[in-house]
Amino acid sequence: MTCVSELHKARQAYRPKLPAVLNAGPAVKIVKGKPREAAEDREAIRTLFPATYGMPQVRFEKGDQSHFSPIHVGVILSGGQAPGGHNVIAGIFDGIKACHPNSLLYGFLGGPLGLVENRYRELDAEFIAAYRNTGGFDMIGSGRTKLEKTEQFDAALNNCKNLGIQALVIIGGDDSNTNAAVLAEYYRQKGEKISVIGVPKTIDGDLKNEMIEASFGFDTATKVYSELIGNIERDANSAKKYWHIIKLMGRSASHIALECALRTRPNYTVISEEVAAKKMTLQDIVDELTDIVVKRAEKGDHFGVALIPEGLIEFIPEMRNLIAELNDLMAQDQKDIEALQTLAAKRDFICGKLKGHTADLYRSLPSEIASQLIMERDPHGNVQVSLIETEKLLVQMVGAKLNVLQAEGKYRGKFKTHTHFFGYEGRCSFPSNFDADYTYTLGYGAVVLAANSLSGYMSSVRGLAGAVADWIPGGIPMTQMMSMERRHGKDKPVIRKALVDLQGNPFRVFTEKRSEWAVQTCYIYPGPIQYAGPESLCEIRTLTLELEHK
Ligand code: FBP
Repeated sequence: MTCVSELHKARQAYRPKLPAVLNAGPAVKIVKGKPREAAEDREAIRTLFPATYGMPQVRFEKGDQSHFSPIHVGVILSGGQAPGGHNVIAGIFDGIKACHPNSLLYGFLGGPLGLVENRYRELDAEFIAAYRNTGGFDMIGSGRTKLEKTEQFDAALNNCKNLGIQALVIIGGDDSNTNAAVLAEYYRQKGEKISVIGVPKTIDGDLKNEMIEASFGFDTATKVYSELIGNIERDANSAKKYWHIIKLMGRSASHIALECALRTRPNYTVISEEVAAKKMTLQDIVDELTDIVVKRAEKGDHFGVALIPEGLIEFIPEMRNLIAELNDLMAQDQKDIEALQTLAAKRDFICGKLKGHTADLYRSLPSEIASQLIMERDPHGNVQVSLIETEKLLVQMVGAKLNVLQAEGKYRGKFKTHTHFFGYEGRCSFPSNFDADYTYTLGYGAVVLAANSLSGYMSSVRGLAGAVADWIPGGIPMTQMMSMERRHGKDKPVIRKALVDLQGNPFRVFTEKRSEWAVQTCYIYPGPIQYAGPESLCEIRTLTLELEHK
């Protein structure tokens, strides 16, 4: 990496802050809490994870352990990019070197597949230096291979043993940490000494619970999207002639859409979880947005901004049933469907196999959406919602309804639109100071867990809304976060996704304000992430974190 920007140089010089308890290094006391049960489906999870079920949560306190032997650690980055991944690795590196200067760190290349296929490189001080405090996962690459076969587990173990690796750190989202939990269980059952530690990554913000307050990357990604949304709002308010319909990443949960709405106050925001709770149809959403367009037009405002969460389609009850049936169907008949040449032939084949009313719904969808819904699932069985153009579907349907209203003399105006999808733009930004510090601490904490021979734990940090010095690092047993879910047509143990809590503070604040934001123009322009300057600008937390934890 020879040519770097000025900001890149400046960020390389940034020293991430650690909580006070880790300031003297990894020599801390491990304080164990009560044994923990699974979030749901306890009997099923206990049966599937006999060796790692019921472990206690742990936290670190200043202690007197002063001697560590050299430790060899392997690390993989797994799943979608999230700002801060490189700093987890930097934290691990500094942590193991603080344990003992002869410790070694190996990065497996290209995600879980690199671990299975033994593609790796040693990560030394010079190599890591170029990536400190930078976004992206390009240091060692990432991938979405699902680790689920014993041949894969054995190959991974063998590769780790050959490198003398005593601990494997898996940096990933809910699916990747499920991989980590399964691996930890397998190795414990076999009596192998290797520790497997997970690190909570995902811009989606849905890997959280009472102990994991936030997944890393959410802070930076939502700040990037909020900056872009603010810029669009200002453009809309300047030109006063376009409606901008913006789809935001986040796969299932609407945390990103909610955080960005709180930050930027657009005219309309869909929260998928509310759509599901109120059993809203697609037409209900179209009606809501149309109503706002009409009301603003009556004031002479033929412009606006609406946010749509990426996973919306799966939360509309009628669509959810359709997708569930399609998932099972594709798990059985994907090859036959792919072999058919035209969408019409595929539709006929599929409709012949779906239940009556879901077949009718599938038949009624615009052809783009019908074909997007049968695209290949990701390796974990998820519909690739980033490829489904709900924003365009909504524009089409709102436009059609406005035409009807116009003909009836109930609407006078122009509905000129632009659609956007903000997703990949936010995943590799330079991490905010918060994410830089948080990820470094998560990596450092993972080393403490591994050096104390703990396995099947996720590195955790609590108190994130407060000052870094007061953060409380520790570990959570991964089985505590698991429940059973239907994937690829089968019930599988997975780390539970946290959806937007409709009783929670962030959603409450949003609902108190949204009708005002709909008709008035109350936009806020957050501007770009600030890395240097006053704390009031550089240490801003997400509103989600503040409203949930302060
Ligand atoms: P992770 O769950 O692996 O963190 O990925 C999140 C995400 O960014 C989603 O928001 C999005 O739907 C998906 O990845 C896109 O996947 P891909 O990078 O494979 O296109």
